[in-house]
Amino acid sequence: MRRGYKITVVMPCYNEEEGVADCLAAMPDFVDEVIVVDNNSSDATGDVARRMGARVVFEERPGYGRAYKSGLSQAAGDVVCTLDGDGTYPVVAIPYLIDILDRDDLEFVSAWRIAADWQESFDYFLRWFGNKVFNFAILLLYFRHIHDSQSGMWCFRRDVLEKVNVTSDGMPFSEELKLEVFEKRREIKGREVPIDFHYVKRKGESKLSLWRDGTKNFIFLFRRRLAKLLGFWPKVPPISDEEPQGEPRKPS
Ligand SMILES: Nc1nc2c(ncn2[C@@H]2O[C@H](COP(=O)(O)OP(=O)(O)OP(=O)(O)O)[C@@H](O)[C@H]2O)c(=O)[nH]1
Ligand SMILES: [Mg+2]
Repeated sequence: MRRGYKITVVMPCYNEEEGVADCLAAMPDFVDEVIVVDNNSSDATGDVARRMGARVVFEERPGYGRAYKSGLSQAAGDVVCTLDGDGTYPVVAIPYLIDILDRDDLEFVSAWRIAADWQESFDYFLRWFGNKVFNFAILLLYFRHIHDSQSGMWCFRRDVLEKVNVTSDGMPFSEELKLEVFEKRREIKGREVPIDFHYVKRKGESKLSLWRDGTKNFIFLFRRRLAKLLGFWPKVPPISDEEPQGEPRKPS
């Protein structure tokens, strides 16, 4: 519990046996429930998470958004926090985000990662640059200034899951969720909150294919804009109604 709220942390994981162990080891004591979504991993992600006290939700259908939908729908907390299971997001920022949510009576906050020091890493540069390009595309297409559209660290009241129409099961889930929240500003009080970010190379292999996922993200943003203008963007069931699918493989 923190500030009277029951807290759930959700992490989508596809082959993150190393990263998820680091995240779980750093988890603050006030967190009531940690849900690790094992997205049909072929490594020991599920076992490691279970051994370290997390609740493991298995989801066989692939996709970042798919994993999130299945995990978030199972959350029991009043407030839900999220992060990748790869050790790149600062677990120490969780209490800060919850406190801001409570202090300012917000319903949704998205961590806006600000690096205090420039990292001499080509990987870091590509991610930083890609983020800027998407932020700019969102500004042009949606007239919205999102500083960190690709951030995967959010903290929100659980009932937000019933108010947003998030269609993507893939990587665009992250930007679509933010767009949904910020577009519904009369219904959902949301904001980006700056956090101190120190880039660390992720544990395990990246699941991001910069060009393939980048192109898909662009197409998604254009398609959504156009379909919304023409009035045929689909309405999907709320995330809270999603059900995980599949059975974990038995060890051979
Ligand atoms: N891309 C992808 N990620 C998944 C999937 N299922 C679960 N995930 C998890 O979603 C999180 C995001 O994937 P990452 O590979 O970290 O993507 P990213 O953060 O954009 O890229 P990095 O900077 O390399 O970490 C990780 O914790 C993955 O394990 C999936 O099907 N596809
Ligand atoms: Mg990551």
